[in-house]
Amino acid sequence: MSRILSEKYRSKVTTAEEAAKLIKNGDTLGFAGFTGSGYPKALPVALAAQIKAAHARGEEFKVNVLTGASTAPELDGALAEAGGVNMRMPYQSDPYMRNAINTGVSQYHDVHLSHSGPQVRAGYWGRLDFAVIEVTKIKADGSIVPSSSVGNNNVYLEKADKIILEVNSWQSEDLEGMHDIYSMHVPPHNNPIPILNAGDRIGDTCYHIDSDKVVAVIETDSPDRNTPFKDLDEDSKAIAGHLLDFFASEVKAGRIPKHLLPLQSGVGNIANAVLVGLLEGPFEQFVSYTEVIQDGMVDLIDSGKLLVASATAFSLSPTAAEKMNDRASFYREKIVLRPQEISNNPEVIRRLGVISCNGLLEADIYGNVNSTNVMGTKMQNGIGGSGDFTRNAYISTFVTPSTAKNGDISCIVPMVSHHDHTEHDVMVIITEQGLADLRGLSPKQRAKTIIEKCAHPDFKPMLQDYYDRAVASAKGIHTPHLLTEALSWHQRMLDTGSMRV
Ligand code: 0RQ
Repeated sequence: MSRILSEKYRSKVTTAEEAAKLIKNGDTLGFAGFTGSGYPKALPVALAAQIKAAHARGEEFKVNVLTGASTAPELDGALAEAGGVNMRMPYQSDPYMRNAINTGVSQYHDVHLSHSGPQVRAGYWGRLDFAVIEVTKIKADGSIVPSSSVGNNNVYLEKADKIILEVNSWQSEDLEGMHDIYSMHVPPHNNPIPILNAGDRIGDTCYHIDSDKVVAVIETDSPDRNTPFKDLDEDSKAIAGHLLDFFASEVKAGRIPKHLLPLQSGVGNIANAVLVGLLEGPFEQFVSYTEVIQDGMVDLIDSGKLLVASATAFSLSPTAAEKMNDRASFYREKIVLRPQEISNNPEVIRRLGVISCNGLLEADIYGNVNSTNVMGTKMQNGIGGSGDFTRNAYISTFVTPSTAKNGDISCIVPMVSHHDHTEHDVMVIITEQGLADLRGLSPKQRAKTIIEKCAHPDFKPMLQDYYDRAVASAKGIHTPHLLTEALSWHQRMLDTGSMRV
């Protein structure tokens, strides 16, 4: 049965190919989509084909692609592979898109996720030609049930000149009621966001849009596509163990309650491993105020340990996504999906006292963190929401293996080659080697702690040697460095394929 119950919208049903013809070179498009969930699946593929055909005729054709966060092969992959992306914003993780960014085919603006929607609303991105939004259902009264991500959809629907909707019947109709759509305004017209508990609902379950702006409705039946998580290795288990021991000691010290504080868990395999660790750990009746619902969180809900989770999207493996679809009426009582300007909002994160946990590429001996640029220059994914949460968390933590690329790269370096999170924001760093609690420490105390607790044994003597010589050369200076040597590990990696001497 069709999911388009409003006659006004039924009359606009067309094919992806016809809808794509409306889009022109230079247009700016606000797409739905967040970590492989809720992204349009048909229109971008048809648009990519149209772009390829234009290029074959020798014509210019590129569009500006705004999303919630990363998407999937049918969106980022298809458009980047066609060489059709001029500017991309805010977060991506697709191999083709990453390559387009790192070869100069596409420009990339890597912005905090909580800033991305408000910046579009404020007009920093100029005119938004189209919103291309996947939805679950169009109800008889014209209200629209969101699908498996909200992201920046509310802003794109509000700001775009024209709207293209994809109604995906693969998404469970029981998702209705899971969403909480609450939009902010352009300053100075914002009020305090009235979320006092992670599970509070303050908005509407549906989008309400101007139907006159809708120029096409496309029907699809396609699954969300996320990469399955890697199997847990010993390092991930060790990292999760250190973090849980830390939680226990914080509870014992009376700094956090026994049911913890709302948890945020970042993207990636290690972050998911921490969630698995929580499943086996002693903590119960905790809540989550985070950005994405990963497999580990669904398991925690099933176990009864996680009472409620607030996020903006799912980031589920195919198996967990099927489970979500089968049991959405159960999960909608425990999960709230919000716009990313709310899920990642600094005001709410600070008020609730969130404990953040994110991955990193490298940290330096003083606690600065690089999450985005490999060897300081090559974009990996983007800052995503890690800055929103880290800067505003009650306790900010970072998790990483101590080495990467078969041990050739030390993830603890003398100086980070790119700064995403500064020493002022980073409170705890955890590797499989141990946990460095940096709260209340001076730079020199931090360096000693990070080298001792987090560095891999193969790199520890090198880091200690660097630090000792930096201290000796500087006579009591605040943050000792050997400036001509500080990035020499990265240069050695580029020259020889290893940071080892
Ligand atoms: O490479 O994929 O080729 O194997 O980076 O590393 O160890 O699998 O870790 O999946 O947790 O990702 C920082 C990228 C970590 C992620 C990052 C290589 C490594 C591997 C992935 P391969 P791992 P994870 C809010 C939170 C920013 C956004 C964020 C991230 C690949 O956590 O994108 O936090 N964070 N969002 O081999 C060169 C190094 C390296 C390195 C690891 N020092 N140099 N390569 N790698 N360290 C949620 C959202 O925003 C949606």
